[in-house]
Amino acid sequence: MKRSLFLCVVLLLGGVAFAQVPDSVYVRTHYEKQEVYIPMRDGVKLFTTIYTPKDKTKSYPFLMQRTCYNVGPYGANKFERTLGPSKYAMYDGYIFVYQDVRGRWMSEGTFDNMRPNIPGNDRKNKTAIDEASDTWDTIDWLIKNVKGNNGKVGQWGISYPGFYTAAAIPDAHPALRASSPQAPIADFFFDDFHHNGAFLQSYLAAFAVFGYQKDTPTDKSWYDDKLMRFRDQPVADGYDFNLRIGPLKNATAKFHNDNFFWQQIVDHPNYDAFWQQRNLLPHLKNVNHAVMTVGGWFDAEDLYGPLNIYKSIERSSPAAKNTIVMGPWAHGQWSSPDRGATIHNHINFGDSINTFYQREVERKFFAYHLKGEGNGTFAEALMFDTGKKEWRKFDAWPPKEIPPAKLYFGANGKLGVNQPQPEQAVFEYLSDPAKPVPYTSQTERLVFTPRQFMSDDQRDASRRPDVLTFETDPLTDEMTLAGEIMARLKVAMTGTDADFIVKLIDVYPPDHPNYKHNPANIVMGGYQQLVRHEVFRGRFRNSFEKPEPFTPDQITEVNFRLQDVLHTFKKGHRIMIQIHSTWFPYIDRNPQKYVDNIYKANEEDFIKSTIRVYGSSVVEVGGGEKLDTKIDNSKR
Ligand code: PG9
Repeated sequence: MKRSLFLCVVLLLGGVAFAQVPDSVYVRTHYEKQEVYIPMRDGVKLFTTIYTPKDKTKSYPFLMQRTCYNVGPYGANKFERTLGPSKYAMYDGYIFVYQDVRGRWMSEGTFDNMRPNIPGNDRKNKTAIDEASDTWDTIDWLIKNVKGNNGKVGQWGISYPGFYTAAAIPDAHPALRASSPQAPIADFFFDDFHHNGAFLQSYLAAFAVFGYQKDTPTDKSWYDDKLMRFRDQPVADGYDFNLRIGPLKNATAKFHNDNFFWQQIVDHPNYDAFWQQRNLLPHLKNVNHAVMTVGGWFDAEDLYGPLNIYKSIERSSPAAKNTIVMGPWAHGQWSSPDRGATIHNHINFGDSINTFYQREVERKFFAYHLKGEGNGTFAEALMFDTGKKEWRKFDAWPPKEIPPAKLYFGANGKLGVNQPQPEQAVFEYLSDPAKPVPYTSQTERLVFTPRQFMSDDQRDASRRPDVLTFETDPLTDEMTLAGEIMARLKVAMTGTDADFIVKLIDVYPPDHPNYKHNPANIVMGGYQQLVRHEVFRGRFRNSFEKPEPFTPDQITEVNFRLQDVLHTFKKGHRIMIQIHSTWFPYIDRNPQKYVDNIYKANEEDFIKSTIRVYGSSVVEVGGGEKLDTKIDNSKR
């Protein structure tokens, strides 16, 4: 009797201790660390850190992350503060592996942004390497050289590490059984640095991280002095700072004249072979293991990536165990420990959303596929309705069960839902690149990448004469818009080039109460919450590879996709669409006079242009997948 009582007390104390031990202590007390160099097939060695559970009474699967952002802390006696995609995985027990990708930090070799994938059967020799082959070689070495493994490997990564996760899917090693690309980059012409060919000037300060080769393996940031070209300026107002730069050619001279990645961006303004080779989507074929792609509906960096990686695998490998999770998150927000509510900018989407995702979704995904634990039932599409603020499960994405809607632009700013407006209606605005539409309602300092604007208030924009605004009457019943969005604009202009920004907005009723978590000046009555936006550089309307000028005053079609949505507009709210041609400094300014390369445009190329949008334009939402015949979608 005494012994069992003693054991109960020990277990209880152990349990309490377990719960209260800081993660960093847990790592040191439960894992041992080793640092190795793993040789790739071409002889280049990649620096790899391995954390193995101290409990040797069982075998464990690997959970691996490959990254361009360093696997520090470096040094055998310096430990990560926590391990894995969440603390749940760390507690469950895996052999965690972190690797500096080729050409980064402590690894050898040369870095290449979005290194082109070489299809497996095209690999003629050991020098034919890419991220897939580097991952294959790493997995093979791990399985053969790390004691106590169960022969199975999972991988995860957010953002650029999400790309490396997805890039390992083609011709995967047989031990790779579960991949979770999270906010993965699919194609830098549509993710991060560009949207439909328009350059994200809000990324200007980020180039230092990706545009310099290091001389030797190093645990010190070799590009800091270039980062300081931005950071040592007291930039309180990013709009003003960027506008004073003037044409992008000045950014080359002032900040990036020695940056190889910037030079590649400048040298390849169109979707040429340089970018097409770096598009991962066409390589996601014959997928032979479970893939759970994760993204955030308010991810300002990589929203194209997760949605299109999931859809590409659905199309290429219909039998694959391929699922998607999209939550009310900014870039990578799902990975942080819950601090109660999930808040994006001014909107609170609910409590314990991250805990639910990490404990009930992600943890179970890896435990089932790598340890055989659980029943293995996962929703095909676990999607968060950002209007109702609740999760929904779908058997397919885009969903077929939610009726599509067509939004038409009418006189007096009226938006017609499934009510076509008179063909001859014309709406016009004067677009002036010297006074571009600000992309945030706040004065925002110089950012590394844009973030909060994805659900921001659009009232400042809707009150500008260079922004077309159309809204419905207050809804008499709630209306859900779900799936893909296609903007089909009929336009004309006095200039010879233009960008088009289309926004879908949820207009709150005038008596909507303020939220306690916001400052008093954030008024929710009449708030115009951004639900989805997209930018399209009009020169690419017929082809991303071969841009074309517009003929002044000639009515021209400009059709483009916005990224998907799942949003219920509540009763009493209005649906709004805005259209304009500048959005700064999120997007660089289009001179509106056609030049071959906007990165080399001169001050005098920037002209005002009167833009006309015709009543036969429409924004189509939902109704299954939209592949527009007009645009070469193999390049989307
Ligand atoms: N996709 C994100 C990013 C890439 C390049 C520049 C800035 C951001 C990321 O990897 O975080």
